[in-house]
Amino acid sequence: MDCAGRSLNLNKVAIMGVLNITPDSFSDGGLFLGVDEAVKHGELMAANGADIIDIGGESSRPGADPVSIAQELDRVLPVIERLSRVVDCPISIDTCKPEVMSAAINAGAGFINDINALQASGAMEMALQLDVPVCLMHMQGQPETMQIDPVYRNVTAEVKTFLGDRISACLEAGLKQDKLVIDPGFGFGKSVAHNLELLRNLSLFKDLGLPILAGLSRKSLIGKVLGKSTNQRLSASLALAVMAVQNGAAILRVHDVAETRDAIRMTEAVTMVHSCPGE
Ligand code: 8Y4
Repeated sequence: MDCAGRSLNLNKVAIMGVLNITPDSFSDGGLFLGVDEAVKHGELMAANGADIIDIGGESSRPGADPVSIAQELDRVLPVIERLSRVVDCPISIDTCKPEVMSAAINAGAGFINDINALQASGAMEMALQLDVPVCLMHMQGQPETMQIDPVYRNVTAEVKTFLGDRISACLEAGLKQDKLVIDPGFGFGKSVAHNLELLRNLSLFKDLGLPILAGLSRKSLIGKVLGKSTNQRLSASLALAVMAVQNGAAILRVHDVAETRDAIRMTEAVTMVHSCPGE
């Protein structure tokens, strides 16, 4: 998959490293108030084998405050500009805002991660113009309130229908099929039972014919099942990553790149979805 001149190889499972730059972030195990620290963390993830680095300036955790365009740009642009010069892997911009998409791609990003699936006004048109791959994610409700009482009749069927409809809308707008990725959006307007059911049924999303991205790393479903805080969720995150790959995930969005890479290389060695060494 071409990401503005940098390639994302989807013949093997790809690791997307999470680089949050929100000052209120707790999900990355530290605060990234400084550009230096963020760039350093991005370089470390690249050295640890990240295939793509996801940079976000708007916390999408439940109850998070909305961020203005200027604020989001202030946070992400300096990091994208510097990191894209020192790493080879593509950089993904985690945003729903067309203005941020545009500025980020111009600064050196090559992939759009939109948790709102290009539904914001002008987002679809911007993605078409920028001509980079896009991840379309499912979310029920809005980040501020989505976890209050999520309800589905059939979570797998409803998420699949939503993603199918978004794929159709993208193709109708002129986006190319080979530039689209889908994501059920674990934790975005879903109960623990919904998340577990979606992971169990993830292989059904293969029918949609696009690479599947799964973001399960350190998420609160682990906290709810095991009663562990975010910095104690590595083992469980690895278990969920392996299950996601076994059920068809092509890209894993994770905080712990080196550890996830080992777990997935081992999974690939067993299932032989990888190419044979020397071939
Ligand atoms: C602890 C750790 C608690 C992480 C909460 C969280 C996804 C995503 C996020 C995802 C795609 C998060 C931006 C939420 N999750 N993008 N973004 N898929 N495509 N929460 O699952 O990591 S942020």
